Amino acid sequence: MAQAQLIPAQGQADPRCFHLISGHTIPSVGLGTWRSGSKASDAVFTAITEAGYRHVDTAAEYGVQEEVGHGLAAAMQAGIDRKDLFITSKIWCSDLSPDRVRTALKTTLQDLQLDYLDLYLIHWPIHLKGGAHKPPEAEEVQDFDMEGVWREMEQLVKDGLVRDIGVCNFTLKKLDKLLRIAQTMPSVCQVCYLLFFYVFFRALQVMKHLSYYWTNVMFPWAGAQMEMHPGWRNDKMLEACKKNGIHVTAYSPLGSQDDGRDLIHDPTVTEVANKLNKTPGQVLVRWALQRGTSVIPKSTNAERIKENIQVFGWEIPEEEFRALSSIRDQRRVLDGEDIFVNKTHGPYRCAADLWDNED
Ligand code: NDP
Ligand code: 1BO
Ligand code: 1BO
Repeated sequence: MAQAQLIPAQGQADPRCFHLISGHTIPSVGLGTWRSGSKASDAVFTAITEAGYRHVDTAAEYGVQEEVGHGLAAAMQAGIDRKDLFITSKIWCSDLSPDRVRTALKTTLQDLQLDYLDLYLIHWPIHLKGGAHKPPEAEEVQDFDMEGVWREMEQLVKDGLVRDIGVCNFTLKKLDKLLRIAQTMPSVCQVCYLLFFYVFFRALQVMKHLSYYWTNVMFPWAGAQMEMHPGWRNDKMLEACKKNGIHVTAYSPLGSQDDGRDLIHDPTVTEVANKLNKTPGQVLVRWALQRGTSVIPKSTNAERIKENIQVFGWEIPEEEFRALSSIRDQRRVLDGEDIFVNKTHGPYRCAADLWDNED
């Protein structure tokens, strides 16, 4: 998919955020916090107060939410308004049953020292028993009641605890199922419907309490997060989300760490970086923005945190964008095998099972 222009938030010249279908905005670049450990607090504080980030991505499963909460609290004490921040978290697989959704969110809010989240995501569409092994024993993978869980998440939006909801690591098949389940997602004549509500919503903005109703109750379903970088473009999912007005956030944009893929030293990436006089990290973040996705590079290093958000006011030209979008060796870094596959007892016996054999 070649799309070399950054799509700014509608009606704004500032490309630092994208509009969500709910009417809210999401800052284009956020700080990732997976595997940030005890450094998460300083990283969040530095990102917000020194580097200008307004978007932080975390999850219950990362085990860093208390540290992230300290960083956020310190940034707010330093004068940053909560309303200017966009905080995402995710519900883990062991809480993926309707009766556990609200409690999971409450724990997350408490750890983060917040009274609402901007975005709450289903982390993986797999329901695990609490304390499940990695990979799980056969009986530790349970039925996932997608509809029941989604209803509870919709209710969190209605109750003002979460502004938007969404999913991670969905396949086309699961996305299709969710779109049929979601009560609030426009499904018939989507373009006309959206146009009508866009005009209507603008008119309603003068009446604040009604506007609150429309933004928070009519369109709470807005975001999807998935692995995306030049080594795994994930074009089909990006296209499907765009068609349905679902904003996409690209995770592991630098190829992740530990058992990840070293995109920072990829020859195409370094060549483009040298040509543009930018760093490989900046090229990878900018590439994600130019595809119309927000992007959440992780770093706990102050210099790299600052470097990764210096991606505005310049662009990757068409030719270089195409070169980055043509890397042939396409494969996921995070295929979920270590976390979810039980080769002998299933129900997921290989990574392809997890991804509905779609790749
Ligand atoms: P990234 O692709 O962001 O890469 C992080 C690695 O790159 C770290 O080793 C980091 O080291 C290094 N790094 C950061 N900046 C630079 C730079 N400018 N130059 C060179 N190296 C750099 O990996 P993640 O997998 O962490 O993905 C980002 C975030 O996305 C996660 O932290 C998490 O918040 C989210 N995510 C969501 C998932 C989901 O299922 N929804 C799955 C995976 C990730 P250092 O810290 O030392 O700078
Ligand atoms: C196990 C969590 C994967 C990164 O989001
Ligand atoms: C863990 C992978 C799930 C894909 O739908």
